[in-house]
Amino acid sequence: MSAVHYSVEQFTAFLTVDNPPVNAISHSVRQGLADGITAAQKDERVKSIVIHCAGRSFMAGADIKEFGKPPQEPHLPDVCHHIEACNKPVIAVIHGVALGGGLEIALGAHYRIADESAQLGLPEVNLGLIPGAGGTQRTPRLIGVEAATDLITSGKPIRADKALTLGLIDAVVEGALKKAALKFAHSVQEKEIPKPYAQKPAIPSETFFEDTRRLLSKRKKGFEAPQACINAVEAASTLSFMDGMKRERELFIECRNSSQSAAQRHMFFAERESLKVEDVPRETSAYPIKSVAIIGAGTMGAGIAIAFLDKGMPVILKEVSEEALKAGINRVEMNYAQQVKKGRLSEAMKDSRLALLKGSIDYGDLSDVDLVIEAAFEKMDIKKLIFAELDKAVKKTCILATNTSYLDVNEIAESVSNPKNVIGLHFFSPANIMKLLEIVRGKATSIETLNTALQLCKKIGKVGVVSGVCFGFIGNRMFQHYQREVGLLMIEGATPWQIDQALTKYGMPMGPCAVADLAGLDIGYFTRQSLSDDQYEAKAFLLHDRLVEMDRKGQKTGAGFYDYADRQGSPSAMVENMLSEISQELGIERRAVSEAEIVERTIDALICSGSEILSEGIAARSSDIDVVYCNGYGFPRWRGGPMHYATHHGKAIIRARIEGYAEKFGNRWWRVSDWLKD
Ligand code: 3H9
Repeated sequence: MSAVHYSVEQFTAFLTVDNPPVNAISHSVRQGLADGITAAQKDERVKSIVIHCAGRSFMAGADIKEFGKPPQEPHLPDVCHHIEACNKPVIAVIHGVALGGGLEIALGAHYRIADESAQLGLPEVNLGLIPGAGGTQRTPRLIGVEAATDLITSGKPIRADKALTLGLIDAVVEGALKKAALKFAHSVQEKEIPKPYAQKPAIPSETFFEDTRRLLSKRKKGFEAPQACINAVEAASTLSFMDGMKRERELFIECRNSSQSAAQRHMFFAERESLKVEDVPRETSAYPIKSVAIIGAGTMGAGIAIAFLDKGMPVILKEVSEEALKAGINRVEMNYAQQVKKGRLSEAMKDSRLALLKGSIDYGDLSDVDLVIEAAFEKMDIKKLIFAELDKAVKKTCILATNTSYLDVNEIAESVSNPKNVIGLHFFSPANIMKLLEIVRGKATSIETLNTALQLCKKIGKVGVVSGVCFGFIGNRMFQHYQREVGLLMIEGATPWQIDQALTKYGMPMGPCAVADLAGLDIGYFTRQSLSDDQYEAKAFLLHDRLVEMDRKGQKTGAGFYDYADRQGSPSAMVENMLSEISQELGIERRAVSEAEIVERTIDALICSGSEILSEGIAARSSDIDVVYCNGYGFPRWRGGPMHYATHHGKAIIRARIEGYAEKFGNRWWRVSDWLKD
C-alpha cells in the first residue's frame, strides 16, 4: 500500500503522506510523491497541488533505517526535481517538524506555508551527513549564504516565525491547516510559477568560508560532516545549480559511507532504544510526578533542582541546617543570575523558576511530594539514615531515589518499608547541563517505579540508560578501569601530559589527568578509602593519593597533576619527579610509552569492562554502554561509543590485545568475556 494518498478538492490535488510515526521518507513515500505529482499534472480537474502529512508532523527526513541498504529509485533528489519541474504550483503545507529530506521536499515545492507551531531544520550534520537532496544548494539561494550555513552546520531547527523572517517559507497560517492550504493554493494557482534558484547566492565576504571552516574545526572538533557541509554551501555560490547538485551528491555519498556517519546513526538509534526495557511493556502504569524534593543542596543537589525547575516542576530543597539550606538556595539563585547575565534567560523566566523553589530543614514538609531524590554524602550509613527518615515522612506512593554514584542501591532500599518504590537516579555533574541519567534498577524496584523513572527521564530532557546494581553502575565502574590503566601507564613511564595529549587526539574533549584535576583528585581519594585492595589496583593510584595528601587536589587548590597559574595548567616537574620515585619504589624501570599504547590500553580497558558488564546483565545492550559513554564521559560521538568502536575496529583485534595484556600483566582485570568472543 502506498504511503501517499491522492485526493482532489476544489481544483487542488492533495498528496497526503501517511507513514507513522514521523513520516520518514522511505521508498514508498518517495515513489508515492513522484507518482502523485505525475498524476496531478495530468489530472484536468487540478490547478494546484498541496503536499502535506497525516499524523503529528510533516516529514522528519529520509528514512535513516534505509541507509546502509542498497538504494532504491526514485532517489530523493530526483523526487525534489520532479516536484520543482511540475507545471502546476506545488505548495508544501507544514505542521510539526519539517526536517532534513522533509524540508528539502518542501524546498522543491514552489511555495511553503506552515502553522505557528512548526519547526524547520536540516539536522543531517548530527548524523554525520550533509543535506543530500538539494538542501545545500536551494537553502543558500533562498535565504542567503550566512543563514543557510548556520542552519546546515548547526543542525538546529528554527521556528516558523523565524523561517518566515528569513524567507525560508512564504506564510505562517493560523486555524485549520487544510482550509488555509486551500485558500493559499487558490491564491497562487493563476500566478506564474516562481523559479528562485537560478541565481548563485552572493558570498558574504572573501574569507567567509575559510573563517567558518576554522571556527567549525574548533567548535566541532574531530567531526567531518560540518566541513563537508561548508564545502557544499561553497559549491552553491561558485557553481551553477546543476553542478552544485552534483557536488552535493558526491559529498553526501562520501559522508553516508563514512565510519563517522555510521557511528552517529548508531547513536541516534541507541538513544531511542535505551529507554526500552524488555519486561516493562508499554501498558505499564507510571506514577504521576508533579513535585520533587531533593535531599542535600550541595553542587549536585542544586544542579538536580535546576534540572526540574527548568521544566516547571516545583522543588523542595531539604538540608540539615538553615545555614546549609541558605547556601544551597544561593547556589540555585547564582546559577540563574549567571544565565540572565549571559543573556540565556530573561529576568521574568528566572523569577518564575525561582518561585517554584522552596527550602526546608524538616522531613515533615515532604509529606506530599511525588518523588524524593537523595543527593547527600556518598556514605552508606548517612544514606540509610536518610531513607529511614523518608520512610516515615513521605506518602505511600512516593518514589524514593538515590543519586549515589557507587553504593549498593539494594542495601539502601533495605532501610524502607516499601523497597518497590526505591530506585537509583544517577545524575552527572552539572546535573542541569549533562544529558545522561543512569536509572539504577534495584532487585526490589517495581516495574511501575522503573516506568515512572523512564517517563520522567524524557520529561526532563535527559538521555536515560537502565543499569543493574554493581559498584559504580555502568559508567563509573568502567571509568575506574580506564583510570587504572592511566595510573599504570604513568608508573611504567608515561607522563600525565603525554596521556592527556594522546587521548584528546583520539577524540576525548579532555585528557583523564586534566579531568581529574578539574573534578578534584580528592573525590576519587575518598571513594578509594571505602574500597578494599582486592576491589582496585592500588598501585595505579599511588600518585593520585600522594598528590591529595600534599594538598595538590587539582584546579581548586592551584595544583594537581598540573600546576595552575591559569585554567590551562602546565606540566609539573615535581609530579614528574614523584612519578620517577614511585616507579623506583615499585621496582619498575621507566620506559618510553607510545601514543598508540596509551590509546589502546585505556580504551581497551573500557571495552573489556563494558563487555563484562554486558555478560553480567548489568547493561541490557552494548549500545546502552555507548549512550552512557557519549553522553556522560565525553567519548567522541563520531566514534559511536566504546562498544561500537570495538565492533567497528574488530572485536577479534581487541580480543587478541586483551589476551596479550593478560599474558603480560596477569588476568586480574584482563579477561575476555562472551561479548568479545561473539
Ligand atoms: C536526511 O534527511 C538525508 C537527506 O538530506 C538526503 C537523503 C538523500 N528515519 O525521536 P523519537 C523514528 S537524514 C527513520 O523517539 P520524538 C525513531 O527511531 C534525516 N526513523 O520521537 C523512533 O522509532 P521507535 C534527517 C525515524 O517525538 C520514532 O521515529 N532527519 C526517523 O522525540 C520516534 O522518534 C533527522 O535527523 C527517521 N528520519 O522526535 C530527524 N526519525 O519508536 C531525526 C525518527 O522505533 N528525527 N524516527 O524508537 C528526530 O529528530 C526526531 O525523531 C523527531 C521526533 C524530532 C522527528
